Amino acid sequence: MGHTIWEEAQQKGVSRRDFLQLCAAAAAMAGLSQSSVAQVVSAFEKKEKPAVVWLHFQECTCCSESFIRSTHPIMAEVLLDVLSLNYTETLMAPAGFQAEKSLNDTIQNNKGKYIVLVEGAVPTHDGGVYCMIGGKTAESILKTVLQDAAAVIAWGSCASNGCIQGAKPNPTGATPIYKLTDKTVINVPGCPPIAEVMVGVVTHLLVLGQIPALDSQGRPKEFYGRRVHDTCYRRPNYDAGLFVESWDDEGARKGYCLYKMGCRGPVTYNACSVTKWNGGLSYPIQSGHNCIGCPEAGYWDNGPFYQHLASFPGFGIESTADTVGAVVGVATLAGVAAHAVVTNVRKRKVIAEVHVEDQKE
Ligand code: FSX
Ligand code: SF4
Ligand code: F3S
Repeated sequence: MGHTIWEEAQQKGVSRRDFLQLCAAAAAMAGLSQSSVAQVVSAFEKKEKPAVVWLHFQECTCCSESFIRSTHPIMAEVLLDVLSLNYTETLMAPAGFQAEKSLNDTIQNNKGKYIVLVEGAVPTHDGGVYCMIGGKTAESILKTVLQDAAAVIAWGSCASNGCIQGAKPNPTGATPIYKLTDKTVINVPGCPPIAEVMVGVVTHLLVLGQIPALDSQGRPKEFYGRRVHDTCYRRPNYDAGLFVESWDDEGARKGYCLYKMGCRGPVTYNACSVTKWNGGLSYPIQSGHNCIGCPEAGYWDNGPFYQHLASFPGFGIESTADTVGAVVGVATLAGVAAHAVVTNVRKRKVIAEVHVEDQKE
């Protein structure tokens, strides 16, 4: 019988006050309302640390890099204290046979209870020879590990939808995880995904002990329920027909909308314009770069990143954006800026409410 999360915390000298703060932070990260903190406390008092296996296949390891760079103070606790990270090639101390033993022991000793996190796609062409670890193909390792798993999370676009590994002509037969198992896979796409979103999804699993509400592509609705475009701070410029026409033009300097430069924000579901990156500092569009749609399936094959496409796949109601400038009245920059603030505050509120509603379901 292992220790509960609270018992482990006590053994590490964590005070009750710090523990409660950790629970409050965990609730926030899981997208739960503050009234759910008691639920988190109760869960952490009763639950044992879940065993975790983190697999790496065809990928660049940026998902791990993103995860460990979460600036949130709870990160260290989630990674090192709350999760029992038994096997992960990039972060664990053992190597070679010791590492394999660690993986086998975790599976044998935690049947039906361990969580599997998968980073990267799995090559299926030519007997799977394009990704082998310890003489075994990625596919055979995946199937063995998933057999007795309690939950499966696919980190990043590679594991969720193939990403660059699966881009045409996909010579290795790179395949996303959900296509190789009957189990429900929680897809957390993005190249890489946002650290706070990754922590939030894991925390949701830990706290509620259940898979979060998913959309039709297996993505947690609480983080992938809105398009980047919906809460983009440049959205008022889009609405006003103020577009960047070429890099470093006057519009670019003024922060106009990047739609005509190829921005995929209108067809991309991610939390970038709400959560942002690097502890809420910025996100690609705020840094002057268009969204390239990194969480969306097939984004490498959906046309050049820096070219405006008249109709994106799935692009609907706003396909008249090219002409919107002609019909929208004149808005002063100050007016646009004020609108941006109000719009984003309002939209953040809407998203917060939606999250709470989702939790009630
Ligand atoms: Fe893929 Fe992870 Fe792109 Fe990299 O490792 S989602 S290549 S940024 O990050 O799998
Ligand atoms: Fe939408 Fe992109 Fe323009 Fe932002 S920059 S408003 S996401 S089209
Ligand atoms: Fe990716 Fe677009 Fe965000 S490219 S990082 S979803 S702004």
